[in-house]
Amino acid sequence: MFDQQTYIRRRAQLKKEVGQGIIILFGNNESPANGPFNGYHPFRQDSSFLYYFGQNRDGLVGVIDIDNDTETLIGDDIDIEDIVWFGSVDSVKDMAEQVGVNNSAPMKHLKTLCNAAIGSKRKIHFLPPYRHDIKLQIYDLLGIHPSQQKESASLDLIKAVVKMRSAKEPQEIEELERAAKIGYLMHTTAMRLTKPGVTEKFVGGQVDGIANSYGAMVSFPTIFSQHGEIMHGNPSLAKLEAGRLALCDAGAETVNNYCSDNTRTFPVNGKYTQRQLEIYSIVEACHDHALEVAKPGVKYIDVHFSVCKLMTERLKELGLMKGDTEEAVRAGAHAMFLPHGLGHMMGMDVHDMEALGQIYVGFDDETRPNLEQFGTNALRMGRRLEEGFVVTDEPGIYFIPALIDEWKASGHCAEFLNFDKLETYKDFGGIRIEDDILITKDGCRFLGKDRIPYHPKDVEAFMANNSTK
Ligand SMILES: [Mn+2]
Repeated sequence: MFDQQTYIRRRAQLKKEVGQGIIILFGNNESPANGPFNGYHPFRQDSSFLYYFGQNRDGLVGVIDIDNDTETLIGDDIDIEDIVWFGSVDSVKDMAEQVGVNNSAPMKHLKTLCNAAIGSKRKIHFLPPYRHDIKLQIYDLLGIHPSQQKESASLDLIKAVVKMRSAKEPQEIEELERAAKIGYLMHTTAMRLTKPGVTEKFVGGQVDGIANSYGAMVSFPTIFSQHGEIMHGNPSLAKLEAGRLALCDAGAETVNNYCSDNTRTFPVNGKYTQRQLEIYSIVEACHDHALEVAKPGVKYIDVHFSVCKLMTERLKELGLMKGDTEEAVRAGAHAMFLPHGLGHMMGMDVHDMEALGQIYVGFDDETRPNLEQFGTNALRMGRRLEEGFVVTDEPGIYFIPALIDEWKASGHCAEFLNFDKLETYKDFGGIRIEDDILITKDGCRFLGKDRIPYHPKDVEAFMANNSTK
C-alpha cells in the first residue's frame, strides 16, 4: 500500500473529474475454485478499487458521494469463527482510517444508500463489472440486469479512471521496476532450465514459482511452449526437443499488484539454427525499432505500423513476402506473420484497465481502431503516448499452419505473400520478443535495470552451461 495521502489525493482528483453523483467502486470477493472454501489463490483485489482505496481484503466496497463530499468504506467485520481459521485482521473502520476515509459501514448499509440515491434520482457511477458475483450484487442494489450492466456503467467514471491510471506516478514506476526484477528472475530461470527432455510444464511451473516466491503471483497465466505460433499456448506435458524453439511469455505481479510482461524465445538446445536466426534477427530489429521511435506525442498505432513496414521489408529479403511494402501493409498482408498489435498499456493489470473497455484505454477521439482488418483489429493500443505511460513492445513472427492454408486457399493477399516458401516454414513455430517501455519526458526507456538476454549471442552464452548431454 502507498501512503495515506496518495489515496486522499487520488479520490479528491476523481471527484473533480467526475463532477457530480455517487461513485461506487466494488472490491473483489474471494473466487471459489472447486468449493466455497477452496478459492483461487492468492486473492486478487480489483485494480481500480486498489488505486483509490488501497485495501487488499475481500468483501469491501468504496463509496464516494461527490455532492455531499463524503467517503465511506463499506464491509463487514470478520467474526470469531473467521479469526479462529484465518487470524485477526483490521476492522473496516481501521482500514478506512488507514487510507484517509472518514466513514465506514456494514455491507447492509449499501442497499439503504443505493435506495436513497435512486429515490432522489441521483446519478450512481459504477465501472463495468467483470465478475459474476459483482454483477449479481449490482442487480440486487440497482435493479440493472447483468446483461445491461456494461452499457449502464458510467462513461464519466470510466474516462476519469483511465485518465488517472494511464500516466504512472513515480511510486508506481518504482513498483513496476520491482516487478521487472522478478520478471528477470523468471525468464533467466526458464533459460537455465531449458534443455532437451524436460517438459514444458516443468519449466512453466518453476517460472510460476519464482513469481510466487518474490511477489504476489504471476501477472497472467505463463506461456511456455514450443508452439510459439499459438498466441496463448499453455505449457503442455510435451518434452522439449533439440532443434526447436521455446517461447516464454511471462510476468510477475508485486505484492502491491504491479506487473511485468516479457517474452523471450530461445533454442531448446542452446544454439539457434541459421533459419531460426534469420527470422529472429527481424523480430529483434522490430523490437529495438520501437525503442527508437516511441516518445510523447507519437501515436502508438504509428509505431506499430512502422514496425510492420520494417518487418515486411525484411521478410521480402527472405523471399517470404513480395510487392510494394506500403501496399502490403495497407492490405494487412503482414498479419500473416504478426496477427496482433505491437503492445498494450501495462500497470496494475497486465493489459492495463482492459476491464474498463479497450476502446477507452488504447484509443481516443483522434485515434480509432480499425475493426475490419484481420490483425489490425487486434490492436490494444493506438493513441498518442504521454509521459508516464507504460506500454509493452512485443513484435513477433509466427508461422500458423491453419492461417497459411486459409489464405492460400482464398488467395488473400496473394500478391504480397510467397505461399510456396511459406509451406516450408509450417514446422517453424513462432518468435516473440517483449519488453516494457516507460515513456519519459522526451523519449522512452525499458523498465528493468538488467535486460533479460535477447541478442542471440547473449542468449547462447547464457544457455551454454545447460547440459544437453
Ligand atoms: Mn504483453
